Amino acid sequence: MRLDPVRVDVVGASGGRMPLDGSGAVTAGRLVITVQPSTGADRFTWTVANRGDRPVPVRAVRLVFAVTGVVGPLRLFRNGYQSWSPSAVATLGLDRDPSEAGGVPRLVRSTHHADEEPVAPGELRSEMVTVLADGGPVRVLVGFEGGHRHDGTLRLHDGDGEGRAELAAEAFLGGATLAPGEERSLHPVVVASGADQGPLLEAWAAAYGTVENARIDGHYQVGWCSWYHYFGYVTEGDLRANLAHAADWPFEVFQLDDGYQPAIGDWLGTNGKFSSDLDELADAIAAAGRRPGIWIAPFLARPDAIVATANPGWIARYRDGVAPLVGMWHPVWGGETLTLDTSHPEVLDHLERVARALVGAGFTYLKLDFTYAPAADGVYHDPTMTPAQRVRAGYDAVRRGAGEDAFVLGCGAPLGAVVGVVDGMRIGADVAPWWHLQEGQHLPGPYAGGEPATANAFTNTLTRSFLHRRLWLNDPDCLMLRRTDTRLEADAVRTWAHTVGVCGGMALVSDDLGLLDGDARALLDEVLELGRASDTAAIAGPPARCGDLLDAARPGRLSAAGVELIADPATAASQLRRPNRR
Ligand code: 9PG
Repeated sequence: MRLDPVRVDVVGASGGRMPLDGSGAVTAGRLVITVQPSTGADRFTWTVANRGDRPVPVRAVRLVFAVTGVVGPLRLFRNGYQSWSPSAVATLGLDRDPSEAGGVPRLVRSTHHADEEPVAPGELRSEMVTVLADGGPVRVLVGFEGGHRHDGTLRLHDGDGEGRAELAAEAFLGGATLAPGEERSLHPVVVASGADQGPLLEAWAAAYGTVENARIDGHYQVGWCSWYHYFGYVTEGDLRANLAHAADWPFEVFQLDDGYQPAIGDWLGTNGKFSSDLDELADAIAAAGRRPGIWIAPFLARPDAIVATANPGWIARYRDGVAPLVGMWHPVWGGETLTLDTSHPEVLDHLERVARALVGAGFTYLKLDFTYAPAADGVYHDPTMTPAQRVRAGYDAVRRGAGEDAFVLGCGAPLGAVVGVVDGMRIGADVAPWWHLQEGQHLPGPYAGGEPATANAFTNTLTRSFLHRRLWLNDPDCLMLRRTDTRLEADAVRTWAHTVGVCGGMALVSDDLGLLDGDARALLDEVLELGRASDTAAIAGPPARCGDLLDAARPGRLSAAGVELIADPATAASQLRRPNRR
């Protein structure tokens, strides 16, 4: 299998398909795209310029490669867009992009893809990076080197239906306008091949992290989180009871999740389930010797939140420029929840102030959730910003307010845009006190892999293990160790715990600690031993590696530091092999 650059496609008003010739520059209307291959043609730097005298909106620019010499079915590693988006292998001609299914609401598509428009029929896509595999011995990685300027999407399709495929590396600008005379650098596209996808992906992630100044020096994180036992019903009594129970548990961080706030968007107060204010809650956590952590969904606001009613101009609009842009529909929050316009300087000042106030209250660990919202198509204050830049601007504002020493955890986050701002990143769907999805809770079928279910978190923990300590600390999502108030069987509890350990990522427990016995504590100790060994190995050398990443739609093998977890994702049965100890 080999890849050769053949064309540049421009998507948008001045769209077109332009063959690449020796000059390296192509013209589409008023746009000029310049492509410079390195010697060896394994890295392409490129720019897009507006040579006209009026602003030009650009949806996307693609560098298209012919894929030739393919033996048998062509598979690709399909990396999802944001934290919860499913990530695993797919086969061209067999699998479908979920956006092709009819009846999927736009909100679901904008939540899980850089580009919310459905793909061309039969096309498969991956975000930031992909690896192609066929029946031959060579794997080919194509990826973007950086992501703060624009999203990078890899699109694979059957070029002519005659066994000749095409792979397009797409710089997604989302309709951002280029001023007359403006030239923008696009993130370089890299191509690499080898026999094994593991080292290819790890090297790609390391290079991306270097370019984006990834924050990868933080220490191994152990903590407690309120969400997966108490959900939105958490009370001050629950928090204080767990602090009391935690005396003998090795938690550094104690993180309060969704459920304390008066309204989504109003983050500096508490609701009727809490008699203390945020300063007092942080003090109570700190007095127990823990680092106070708190959840916010910084880019969302309920229509009745003070932030929205007092500042109607801060809400992004749909493409009609009138209706407020919905970023999430959540029954527990009261239904439709709106998106703040993170291209607006006043919104960025507000985000900075909120983060500064939370850290000032004592919450030096911030979980930023539902942060994909301002990437959706819409009308924003600054039309020159790409979706990735809007997300990044919001994160940068939070970081400015929180300071360098705060731990910032991304969640529901477009992965590519925020490397260098976040310390940790959720890399999969929510766990839940069940393994498989339950009947009736499904998002539209093809998107079910992003829904809360421990099996879904398990898959992404394996398939995105190579990002750990390259882009951030991976957060596989919480451990649940309890044996009551759960539908997880003992096998599933242990399999998930071992997965969290072997992956080497963050280890947060989310149980009512009053329910946990000595067995649960022993399991946590085992997880932390596995986790510290895996994380230490990832600092010195390779992170945990998924052995069957390109072989199974639901892989089950993860190894690190001389231990291999072999799990059956269908049944949640698993075993740990330690060959070196035999
Ligand atoms: C709090 C939770 C927890 C959790 C986050 C996030 O698609 N959905 O409807 C959906 C809802 C909630 C959700 C993820 C997806 O969970 O990942 O850890 O903080 O918010 O509301």
